[in-house]
Amino acid sequence: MADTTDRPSLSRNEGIKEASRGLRGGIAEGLNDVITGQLAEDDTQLTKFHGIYQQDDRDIRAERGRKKMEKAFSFMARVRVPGGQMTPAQWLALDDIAEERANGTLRITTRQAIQFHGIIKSNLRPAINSINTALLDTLAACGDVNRNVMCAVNPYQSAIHAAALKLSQDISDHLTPKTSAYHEIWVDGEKVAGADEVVEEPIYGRTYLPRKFKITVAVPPQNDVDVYAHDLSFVAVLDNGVIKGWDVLVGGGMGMTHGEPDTFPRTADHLGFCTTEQAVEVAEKVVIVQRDNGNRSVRKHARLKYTIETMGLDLFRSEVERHLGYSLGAAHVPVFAGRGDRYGWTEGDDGRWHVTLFIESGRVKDWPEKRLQTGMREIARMLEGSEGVIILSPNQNLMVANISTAQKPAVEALLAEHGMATSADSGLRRNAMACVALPTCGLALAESERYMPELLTALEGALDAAGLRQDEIVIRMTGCPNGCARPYLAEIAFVGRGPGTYNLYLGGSFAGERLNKLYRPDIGHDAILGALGPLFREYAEAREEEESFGDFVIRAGHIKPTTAGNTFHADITS
Ligand code: SRM
Ligand code: SF4
Repeated sequence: MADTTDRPSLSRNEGIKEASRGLRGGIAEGLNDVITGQLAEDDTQLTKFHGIYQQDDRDIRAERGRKKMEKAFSFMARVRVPGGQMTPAQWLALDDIAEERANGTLRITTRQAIQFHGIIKSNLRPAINSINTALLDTLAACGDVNRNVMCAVNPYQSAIHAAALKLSQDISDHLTPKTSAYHEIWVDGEKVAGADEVVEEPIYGRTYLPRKFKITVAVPPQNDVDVYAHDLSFVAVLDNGVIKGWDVLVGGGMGMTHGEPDTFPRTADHLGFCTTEQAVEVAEKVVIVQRDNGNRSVRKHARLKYTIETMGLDLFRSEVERHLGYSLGAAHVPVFAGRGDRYGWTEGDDGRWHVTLFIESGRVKDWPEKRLQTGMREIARMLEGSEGVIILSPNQNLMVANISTAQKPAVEALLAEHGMATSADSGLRRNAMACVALPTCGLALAESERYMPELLTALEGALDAAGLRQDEIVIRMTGCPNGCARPYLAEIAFVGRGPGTYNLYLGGSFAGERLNKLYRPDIGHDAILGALGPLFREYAEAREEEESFGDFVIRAGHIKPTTAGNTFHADITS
């Protein structure tokens, strides 16, 4: 018998995956149990692979606890939208689902997907079924698999952007799990009883990946997809305006845990270069090397970034090349200019029009002063059946693209009628992102989406005092250190510590190549303004030409630069 004494034990999730019969578990049976609004605990781990999270309304959790009531359970469903592209008809279908089955709003995520919140158990199967009827799905939107593949936002901008979208969709198709459980449970409900056919996963195997996996495709000089934050990125390399191939970056990631310095955000490394024909295969082999070498004992250390820290980049590369059977080319280092969306109207070379709308924190709903949801519904109805496309941006905004000159005035009229903004009135707000956090996120320590607009208004006052209202500064907030709005790559970031308190990080680079560093721990609203007001004034007075805020705070000695993920927690001066 083999000696297993010094082999680390597998994490609980590995056992759940192994025993799941191809991600089925007891999900189907749990959905039919009307006594409770929740699913069995192990099944809530499996539903993630189906794009579904069990949550409860944290605003009323304590009150229900006092009344000895079950938590107010509901589900979040994440729709996978590779490259963020959908037709107006699909938008309308999702809008209907939000109204009929969820909390009435749509949430654009930081990865170009759509989330529904507040779906009660009895609505879950009908909601997922309707998403599939609209030719979209939630499969692999979460879970230990490749997630929604992100892509540079506008494929109509150039042939290069169109090729980037094609690559992102090809990778997405190739890495989508093959399990038939998803369709059995959510789409062909009647087959569920006794269905046991377990499809062999050719890439993932029986226990899938050690942890989630995230891929982007970028076209410089825009880094809108934040390539350095991802497990794997492909960055277009151009030669005389045509694509020569793709730089391959690996091992980026954001998540960490407060107080555990062996967890840290990390910027991706440059692995090499491949051709367009090789790119899907390269993605597969990177996934396979992570599948076989990722840490399956400690989930906090299971992401690719830690695999690369442990193996070293050279060994990791040689493993990828061994699986490929050829060597990757030499990497070029891309030069990025920024990450923000190109707000407002732009005209393509072909005379078609595209408009990017500002959607604060990605929440599409009707506010008193701006009726975003109704306006988008009207625009989608108007464009339905035409070549118009709706695109979700990696910055939680919306683009309505491929509009003809004849359609443009009608879109403009609908935008005006519904008070929909094509930009925000400060450079800070234009470059802001906030994660969902409370009341739905079970991991939130502090508010984010609900607090960020108020904080931005207060900071705009400080910017006005310094004459900086229109300066572009990247600012991000998350309700906990998991990093869902990619905060550690912002010039200014807030990460929740507890109710009303945040860690303030400074010094990320404008285009997203450099991590920031902790500047002030555990501060609330007034202390945030007290910390940033003087820095804004100093920046206005002492910055060099074209110097970004993130670069300035380092040059002026307020914060040390973070040069690698594993030094993120070092050199903290405050
Ligand atoms: Fe995230 C977990 C929301 C992008 C890192 N994320 C969660 C959960 C599902 C909480 C949970 O596990 O119970 C959040 C649900 C909140 C809610 O109520 O909706 C959540 N993450 C989000 C979204 C919706 C934030 C947003 O405001 O848009 C984003 C959905 C993206 C999508 O469409 O797929 C989202 N999450 C990210 C990103 C950014 C990215 O991928 O570009 C990150 C950092 C990048 C990375 O993965 O390293 C991110 N989320 C995490 C982590 C930490 C992972 C880690 O390696 O440590 C968790 C916690 C976990 O996995 O255990 C998490
Ligand atoms: Fe929730 Fe934390 Fe992600 Fe925000 S960063 S959505 S609080 S897990």
